Amino acid sequence: TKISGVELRRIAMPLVAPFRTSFGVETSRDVLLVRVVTSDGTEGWAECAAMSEPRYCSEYVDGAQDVLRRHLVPALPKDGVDAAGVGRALEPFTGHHMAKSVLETAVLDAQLRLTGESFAAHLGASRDRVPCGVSVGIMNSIPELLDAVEGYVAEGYVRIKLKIEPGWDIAPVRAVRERFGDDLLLQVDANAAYTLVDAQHLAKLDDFGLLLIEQPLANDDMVQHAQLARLLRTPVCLDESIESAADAAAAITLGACSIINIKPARVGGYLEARRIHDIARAHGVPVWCGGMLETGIGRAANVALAALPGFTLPGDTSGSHRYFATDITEPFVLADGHLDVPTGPGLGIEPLPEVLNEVTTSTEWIAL
Ligand code: OSB
Ligand code: MG
Repeated sequence: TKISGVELRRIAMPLVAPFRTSFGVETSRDVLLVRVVTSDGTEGWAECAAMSEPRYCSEYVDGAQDVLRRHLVPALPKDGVDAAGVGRALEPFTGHHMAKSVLETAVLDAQLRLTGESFAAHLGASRDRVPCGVSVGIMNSIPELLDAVEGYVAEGYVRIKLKIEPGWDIAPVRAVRERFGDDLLLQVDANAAYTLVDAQHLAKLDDFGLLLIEQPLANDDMVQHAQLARLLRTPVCLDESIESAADAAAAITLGACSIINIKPARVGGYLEARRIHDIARAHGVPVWCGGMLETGIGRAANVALAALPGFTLPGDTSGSHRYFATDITEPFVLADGHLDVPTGPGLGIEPLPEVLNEVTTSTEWIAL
């Protein structure tokens, strides 16, 4: 695939409701979209997961655009490249996984549109629809939380994830369990808000039959996560700590987690995400697909990945309307708690030009 140029496009996507986590509140998503154009006019799209501020991880959207413009796009081979070749070309640059991921994914989309293969088929999907969970932000009160969860359960979500932080943990979990019963698939995500000193406190969550506790400790606390995992009955799942297949292998060996949240952007792309899936599966470690409040472009690729056989837990792959009143693609709509895996070439979906133009705040073209 010969790339003639790359467009970096920023869009502003207001969220239907503020989304509060232990690291901050999001009211609108400032998204960087990448469009690669090949010499024969084929396009490939992808969405950068980086958020406005470096709170979830060290990347942020202006920084991602800068490193793409200055370093990553200029490093693409001029004589043609496929997605695996993008990975090799970007390997000399450290870090910047979200920036690398968006470029590799856009090239993969263009490549697959040329060969007519879908993302799901290319990655090795074994299902044509995936069960969906929903991530529920920290609320101002328990009644407000119960109303939100009730709405999601009524929409058919098969699993609820509650965001937690010190001061919003045991009580909301107890309230949701009491109201919705023991059969509700329930898990929590702390986004690194605790330390090992909190182990006895977090052990109180053991009474509530949670599927898992996600990223209780700091991003680089792999050893402490292994210690914590021995003190809890609730399975520990890692998100922020896993930035590569090597991290996944280390975490499994160390006993730092027994479940992994795979976000392709965090680990540098869908090819690395599949490697983590393969390693985890070989060790009997369940994985599930995380999310970064993506538009339909990012969602399409995540849903394809979530259809791989090792994704045995429902993902944070919610329907478009959980995030945005109007998505930039045809919306993903839940049916019986599932989303259909796109079947068309590449992502199998593209931005709707009118909507895209309306939400675009800037565009930048980089010729190769
Ligand atoms: O930790 O999983 C997380 C959103 C933004 C950043 C980090 C996380 C999340 C979510 C929501 O939990 C996932 C989604 O619905 O896209
Ligand atoms: Mg998380």
